[in-house]
Amino acid sequence: MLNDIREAVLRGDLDAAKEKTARALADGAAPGEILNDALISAMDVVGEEYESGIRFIPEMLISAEAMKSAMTVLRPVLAEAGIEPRGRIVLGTVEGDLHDIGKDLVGMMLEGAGFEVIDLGVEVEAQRFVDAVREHRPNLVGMSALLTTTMVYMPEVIDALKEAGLRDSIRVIIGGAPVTAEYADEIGADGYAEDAAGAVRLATRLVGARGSGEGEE
Ligand code: B1M
Repeated sequence: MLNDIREAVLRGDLDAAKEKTARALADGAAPGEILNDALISAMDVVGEEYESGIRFIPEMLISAEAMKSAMTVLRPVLAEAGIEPRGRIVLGTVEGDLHDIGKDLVGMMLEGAGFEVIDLGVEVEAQRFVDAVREHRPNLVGMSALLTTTMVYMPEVIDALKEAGLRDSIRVIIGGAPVTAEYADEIGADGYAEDAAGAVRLATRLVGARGSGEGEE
């Protein structure tokens, strides 16, 4: 049963992932078990296969969509069962930047890994990040930038979080084609990830290491 769900996600079969999740719930499978042992486990494989060059971005996206499709059935049941997400992240593409394909992929993979993702969309100004942190109390803030002209807004967000007295309560992770680990260091972010699978590993580590000042991917 769980294996069928896992296979459906790996194949990127949206209908089967949803239908088999609904059937597993109807048959009495525990929602946490479906989440961890079928969905997250499948997305772990997807991440590993992407990193080793077996899968490419479109295949990763379609598996993430299948995971999301299963989550439409599972999410309400998980909420009832009171299962806590692994962590919460406020995510957005920075001011002036419309690119959202990579950011969406990062969000989907994080969701697939059990994070609650509050996606602020694109062209997100510093104040909106601050407001979202106040409202949602996340563990992490994630910023994406694809343009050399917009990555400069990342430190503005960090400064705004500092000014609002919120910086110490969250970890900041950044990514996007022009961004580097050195840039993350330079602007005082807590970590940089090169791709979506790396973002999941980094976020997982930082949530686990909250308060320890641990660093980069
Ligand atoms: Co734009 N664009 N674009 N574009 N675009 C680039 C980025 C560019 C490199 C193309 C080029 O010139 N070769 C160039 C930037 C040059 C630079 O600044 N260095 C560029 C430009 C110049 C522009 C415009 C200025 C063009 C113009 O109008 N003159 C304009 C800017 C608009 C704006 O934002 N204000 C523009 C517009 C557009 C489109 C709207 C047409 C479209 C975006 C559609 C959309 O996103 N909905 C677009 C596209 C598609 C691209 C390219 C072709 C592809 C980007 C993409 O989606 N890649 C891009 C060239 C390229 O990259 N080959 C280009 C696939 C995606 C999965 O990868 O986004 O890198 P990526 O995300 C990765 C990692 O970076 C990482 O993980 C992701 C998954 O592996 N990652 C994170 C990303 N965010 C992360 C966050 C994290 C961690 C990891 O933690 C929070």
